[in-house]
Amino acid sequence: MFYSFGKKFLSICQSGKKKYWPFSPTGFQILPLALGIFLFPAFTDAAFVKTKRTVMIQVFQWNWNSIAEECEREFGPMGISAVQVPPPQEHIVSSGSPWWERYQPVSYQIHSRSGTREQFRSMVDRCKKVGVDVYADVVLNHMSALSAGVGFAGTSFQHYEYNSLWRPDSFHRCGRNGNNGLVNFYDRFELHHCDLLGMADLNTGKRDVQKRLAQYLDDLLDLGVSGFRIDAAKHISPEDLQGIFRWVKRDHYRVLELILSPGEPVTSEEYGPLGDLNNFAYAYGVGLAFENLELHKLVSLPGNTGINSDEAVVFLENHDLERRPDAEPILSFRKKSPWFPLAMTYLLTWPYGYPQLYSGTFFSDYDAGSPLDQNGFLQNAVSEEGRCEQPFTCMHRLLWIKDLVKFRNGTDSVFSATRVISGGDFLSYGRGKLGHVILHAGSKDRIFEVPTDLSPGKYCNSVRFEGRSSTECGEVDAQGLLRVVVGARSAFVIYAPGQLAASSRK
Ligand code: LM2
Ligand code: CA
Repeated sequence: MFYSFGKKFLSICQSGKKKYWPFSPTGFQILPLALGIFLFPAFTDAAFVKTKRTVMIQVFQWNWNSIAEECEREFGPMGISAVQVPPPQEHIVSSGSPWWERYQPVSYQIHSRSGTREQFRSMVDRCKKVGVDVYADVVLNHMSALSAGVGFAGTSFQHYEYNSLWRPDSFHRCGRNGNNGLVNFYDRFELHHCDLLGMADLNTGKRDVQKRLAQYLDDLLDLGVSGFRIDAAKHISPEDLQGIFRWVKRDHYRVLELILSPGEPVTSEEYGPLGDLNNFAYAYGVGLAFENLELHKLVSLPGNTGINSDEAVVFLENHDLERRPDAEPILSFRKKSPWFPLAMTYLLTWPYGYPQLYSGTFFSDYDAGSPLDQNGFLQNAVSEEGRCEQPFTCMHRLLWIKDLVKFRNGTDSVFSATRVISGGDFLSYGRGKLGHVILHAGSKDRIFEVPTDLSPGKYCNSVRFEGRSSTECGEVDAQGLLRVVVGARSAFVIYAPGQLAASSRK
């Protein structure tokens, strides 16, 4: 089949995230920087580019030791920019130890199912040494929903009183619905002041509350953390969030968890100035585009979400989305969505936003936490030999995920989609001279002839998808036309610098 080309041209000129790190994904190092000596590999070609790190990962239900090990073994070498870790503060203890205990804070001691303060500190150090920043998930909106209890680190508390930390007047108590509970999400006052799921809502408008929350953030920064994911940001007014952040002593990265449904009384515009935004509309939009075979919609989807590329954190799923009802169009790894590899290819190759991978656990029960040791800490996710333990997915260990991260990092300098053509079941786009991608959602192998900006020559798939041969190759002719057979529900990805490096190494 032949596709007419060149009709649509799209250029999205927003630079990618995130940080520069003098460490090449191909594994050779610059050592020692202090002496200013650069050790070049035997081949001194285009492979030696300072590669930015532009992809982060949310790791869910892992303990600090395992995250540290995974930074060294996988995240660092594969070029990950940062790891978003579970809420590190003391939390409630609930029967059956559900995962969501972590979202009900009891104090800001760094002591949780993931480990002790010292284990946390050591994890941050070890991750940073291999180029991986740590973003902590922080719960600032509320404390627990329990009327009284003792937290994981031994702190006793009552619903609206947390010893020396919070007094009854530290909470909002919105005075609605009989029990201060949040019922009407379309009422701005309730949204910000009432108890979400019954959890005691902090009076984030008060200066002393703001200062104490900022002190918690400062403590994490002192432990070496580089950024925060702000849990339930929608339930704190933008003014109050600003009021908290103004006391924080150091610069840091921030992404706000802002799940907006149509008609809600808060907007991404008012929260945008406070940090990057988790783009939930994107996750749903990608799911719908694949499930409805409307891949052409992927071209306009990012713009339609109303969040600019340089403010958006994009993902296919997170710990909340993977638990949504099956009827929702979330492309989840755990649920073995047939569209997962193609959607992931789009996420990591289309120039929009700061992509976030997700690595959690397999489960069948909504509440189920991961296995605990005899002291109540999460068991290791990786064995001493580095094996991924049950029930952890270790999604990030798939070779093709690593290939795609390498593509994302290596194409950051051309952060625009070039030579875009699309139909319901395919999308073809380039990253200038650096690469080209064909997503093919059709159910039969198909011959594609698509325009590219690549130099003439033979190019092979840079991504080793499972069940596909790694030798699929295509030809680019003198006019830049790429001719290649792409399998059913598969993708063909050319990362041109990688192919140059490979050929000159022979
Ligand atoms: C979030 N973002 O804004 C988190 O991403 C999400 O995972 C959190 O909910 C939520 N906000 C509050 O921080 C999770 C979980 C809930 C769980 C809460 C509190 O999704 O299921 O609620 O944490 O632990 C649980 C029960 C719920 C109960 C509530 C209070 O599932 O049935 O509601 O505790 O007892 C009465
Ligand atoms: Ca609130």
